[in-house]
Amino acid sequence: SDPSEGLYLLDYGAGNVRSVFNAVESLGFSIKIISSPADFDLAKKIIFPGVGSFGHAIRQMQSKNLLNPLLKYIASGKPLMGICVGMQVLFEGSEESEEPGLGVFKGFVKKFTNDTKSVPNIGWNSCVLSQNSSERACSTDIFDIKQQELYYFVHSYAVFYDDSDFCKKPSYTVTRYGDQTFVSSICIDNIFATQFHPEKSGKDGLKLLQNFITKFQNKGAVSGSEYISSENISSSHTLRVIACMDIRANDNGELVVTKGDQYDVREASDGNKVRNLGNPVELAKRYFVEGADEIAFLNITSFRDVPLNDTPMLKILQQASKFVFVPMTIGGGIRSIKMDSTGESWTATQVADAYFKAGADKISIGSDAVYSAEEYYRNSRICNGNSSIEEISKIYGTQAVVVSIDPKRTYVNSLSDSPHHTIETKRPGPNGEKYCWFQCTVKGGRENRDIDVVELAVAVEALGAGELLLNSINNDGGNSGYDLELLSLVKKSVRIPVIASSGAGKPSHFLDASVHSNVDAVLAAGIFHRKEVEIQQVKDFLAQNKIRVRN
Ligand code: 1PR
Repeated sequence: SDPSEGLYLLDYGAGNVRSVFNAVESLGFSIKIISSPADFDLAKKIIFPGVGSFGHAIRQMQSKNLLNPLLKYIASGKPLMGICVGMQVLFEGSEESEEPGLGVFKGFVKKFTNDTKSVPNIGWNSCVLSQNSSERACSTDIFDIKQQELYYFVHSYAVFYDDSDFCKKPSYTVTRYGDQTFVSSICIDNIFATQFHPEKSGKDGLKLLQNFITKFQNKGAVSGSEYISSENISSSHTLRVIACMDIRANDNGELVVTKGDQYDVREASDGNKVRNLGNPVELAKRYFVEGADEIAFLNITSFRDVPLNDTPMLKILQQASKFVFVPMTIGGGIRSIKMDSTGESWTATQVADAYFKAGADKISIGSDAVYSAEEYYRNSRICNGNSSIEEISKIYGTQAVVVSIDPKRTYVNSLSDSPHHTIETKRPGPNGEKYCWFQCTVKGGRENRDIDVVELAVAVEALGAGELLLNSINNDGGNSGYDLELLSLVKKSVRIPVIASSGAGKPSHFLDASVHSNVDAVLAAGIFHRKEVEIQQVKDFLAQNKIRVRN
């Protein structure tokens, strides 16, 4: 019989359910959506994806009357697969919100500490079996999770392994991130649940979805198991290698991948045409196959228009998400918008929502983040809840909100010549200036603002950004390496992860960013588009130099 008969996806209205849908379809199965209580009666297997915040997930389920039917379904013993927040809400509650969880498992979800590591935890890591094989429930065997496999995590909260016996009890695998160990999956009775995202974990993740659909049955728990000590678990957290595509309409109106030098994307000759480096969907496919850990799409001219009217960009995402099973970040034009001409308006959340529904896992905010940071300082550093960062992170969680920064070096002769965070630089200015600060810009570097990169980073972290994509207008497209002074300055100012961007020209540049500036991820565009350096070459070089990467 068809193993996907009666397979349902619980869509309570937040986050990227499309990824799970596409991942299941890529395996050759079909899956239907549960959007009303009556659908539960037809379900034989349910996948319960979760992206977003704990409280928002619970409130959405309540408002759609899905909570009690879900509890009834779980009690019936039919299989359920929970993903990320879809695992967390099975516990009693979370530090993230006041709403109680479903209480299927005992234990609380708590926030990672960030004194020695970046939080959110974003990246690939291994899952270690928490019991000896003789004591594991037989149903766990079908998932066959191996320690060399890596899965994609993106979360600020977790159920910690060494908290109490209650928390240890439901763990199938555990994962070490920095100085903390948490439950990374559960397999007990009729529930298989993962803190990581199988639908975004490449072939290893697809294997788990396949096994859930074709093999998983309620086999009952095994009690009295012996768990391994959390001290024996080591981290396999890797440095992420990200391929980035700057996308805009060419002179014929088609969306193409382009690439600038210092943000200028037009050819110096050849009629000043927009440089065309290929079709975004084809390139995204290529990067997935070549081992990119994430793919970023930046719609670089959407400040001129409303991205929701930019349906080709949404279509690109929808198409790419059919082939790409690693995380996708989308940026460009995310802000609240009011059209003077038509009187139509959209909130930033509605814009982000359209991107998430089209297949984005994270959204990236550029210009609007600068305006929000300026407002934050005008407001005496009070978060008033009005910024796009706050609005979106409240619903989708901080881990879904990236801020993309476009700074420019501004040179001065002495530290006292500028009120901004100024450094002594090894790369003097055009008139021999020995000091510089990094000025933030908006509208793709076209307009300078009186705010520096440290002020911006600190403000957006306070407002709820979960990650920084740190570009450099000076180094963009230069192939001579990242601006390490800039990276180190920002990395030291925040606790959220920092992605190094702009200027990578050879594999050693990626190593420099990791070793000298301690960044959490490395991104490149031009050298990957032009095939001057392959993603695998970068990873091999990093691995030879003792930096953990995903292969
Ligand atoms: O302001 O919210 O609408 O977002 C616009 C987004 O578009 C921002 O993330 C901004 O960085 C980006 N953007 C705007 N104009 C340009 C441009 O190039 N003219 N691209 C642009 C930014 C920088 C990186 C690039 C790296 C690596 N490009 O994305 O990929 O520098 O390049 P390299 O490895 O070839 O050196 P909003």
